[in-house]
Amino acid sequence: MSSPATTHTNAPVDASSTRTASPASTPASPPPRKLIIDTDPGVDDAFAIALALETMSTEVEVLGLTTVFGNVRRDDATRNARTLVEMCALAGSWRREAGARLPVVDGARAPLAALDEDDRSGAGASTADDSAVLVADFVHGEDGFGGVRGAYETRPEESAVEHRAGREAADFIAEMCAKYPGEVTVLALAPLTNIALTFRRHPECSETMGELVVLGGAFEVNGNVNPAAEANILGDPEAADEVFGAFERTFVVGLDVTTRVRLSGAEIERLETVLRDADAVSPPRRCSNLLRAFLHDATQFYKAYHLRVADFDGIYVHDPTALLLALPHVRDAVFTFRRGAVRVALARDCARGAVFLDARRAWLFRNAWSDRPRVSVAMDVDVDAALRELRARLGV
Ligand SMILES: [Ca+2]
Repeated sequence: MSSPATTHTNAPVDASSTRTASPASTPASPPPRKLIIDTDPGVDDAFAIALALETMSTEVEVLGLTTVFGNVRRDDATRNARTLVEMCALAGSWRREAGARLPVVDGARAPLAALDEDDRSGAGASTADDSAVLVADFVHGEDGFGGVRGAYETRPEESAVEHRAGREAADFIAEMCAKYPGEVTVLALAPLTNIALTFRRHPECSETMGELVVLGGAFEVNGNVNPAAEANILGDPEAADEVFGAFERTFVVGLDVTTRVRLSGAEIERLETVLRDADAVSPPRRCSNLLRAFLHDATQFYKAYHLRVADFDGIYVHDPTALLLALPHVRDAVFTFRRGAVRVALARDCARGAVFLDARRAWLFRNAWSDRPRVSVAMDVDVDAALRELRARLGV
């Protein structure tokens, strides 16, 4: 087995670490991590994508975005991903060279179980009917962007997007992992259908993929769809269970951690302030004013949902928190992990989508967790350090 870059995962948070003192990357930073973002944008996905494309050029090189159903239907996820990339290109901060285009690759329209059913009937994954897919329009608005997509959508003469219709997300992920063995981090911000299909169709990815960061699950807290389940896992429990069984270099962050990382209503309002370069807190690079204005506007609907349901003025920043796990120097300084095999409840009962981490491992008898890879689950976070990273990049 090749040994792609792995970092230790059980580093306790050291509050005195110099790495937590500033969000800056050091001059001796390693070359940028190659990143594929698997996404269902989604307001908080939009934050993560904007931060990755606009503020992390020395830390990550985004190879492409792959889309999947989740917060919205797959076609809306693709449209939203394209909208974001065009905006980032317009703001001038993403395109490294004139004419460069970023792949946006279509993924699954429906969960594995529905795709498998279609395969049995010969319809194939790409034609899966998504009319039965439940989307979170009550959280993210009907368009996924709080109703403001139309105001920010552009049709530039020279698109910054290479839309790869007809080729699927799983194949793109495998192709990039083969091209850069051990160097690619896949950041999965949505139901895990595309990732499960990647390991099913391209089992060599368990060798060639560098790392997988998963946003999902609620390990010691309630879910956010119901007491048992978190939305990304419940979106496709079969896929999640396959993925957690497929790949050891997996880092998972769920509601235990992400609900503790919050931007306040006042910080959201500050996104609207036009900042000059002179206002920049440097480093790191700050998000462009165009994206900050978009994020401000898109977040209003999302913020109202939090006030109504979670009873606070502000938002959870789930997806951007997961993005921080893709940066090894931040991950080791900011998060505390527990390692063990993870399984997902698959029965169609009240516990469907619940996740269970075997941190103990010493059982008298074999069980469904035996022989599964031990993944790293974030159980604690230095909230101030995580927010310092995000606030500086967002300019709030
Ligand atoms: Ca998402």
